Amino acid sequence: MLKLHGLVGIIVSFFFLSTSAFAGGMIKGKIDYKKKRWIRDTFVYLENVPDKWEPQEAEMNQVGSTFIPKYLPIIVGSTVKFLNSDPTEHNVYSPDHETFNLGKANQGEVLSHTFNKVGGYTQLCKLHAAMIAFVVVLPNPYYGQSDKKGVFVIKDVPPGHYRLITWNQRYKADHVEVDVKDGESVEVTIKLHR
Ligand SMILES: [Cu+2]
Repeated sequence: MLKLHGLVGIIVSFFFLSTSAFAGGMIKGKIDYKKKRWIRDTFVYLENVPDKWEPQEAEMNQVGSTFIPKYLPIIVGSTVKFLNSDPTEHNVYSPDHETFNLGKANQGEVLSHTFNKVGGYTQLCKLHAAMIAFVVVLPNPYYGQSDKKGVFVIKDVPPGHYRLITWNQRYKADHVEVDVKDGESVEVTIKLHR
């Protein structure tokens, strides 16, 4: 009897897992701008999802005088560890939002910052003017990052009415409203502008 109960339990939990995994709708989008080199790596996210997400820890590396990854999406409240992997000294600062300068780090040292504001932060190094990256702080995990053709997808979106917010390192975009329905996909085009 015990074995039978265990089997029923496995079947029931699998049923719940599979229904939740396929719930929700999809947003398929395209970023549009006359200068095509700027349409990639644009982040589009849902402004108002009625849920809370735990902050995480993320890492941005400094290798060969380059920040890796160049674009780091995180949930608001998360802490980013900036690791210097180079034999040369690096710095980490940002001129955006609250602005911060974490000072200098030698090889193997880590500098940390907790990001409490939604939006993009430009990451720079005072010692190497060519070093640039972006921490993109999001209110929830429902976001898409556009590819070189400007295409992005936001999956498993709970049904509802949402406002889409767009972040691009150089240009702005108007907010777009969408209705997401279970099992359906909605298409949007987002135009960048100055
Ligand atoms: Cu540097």
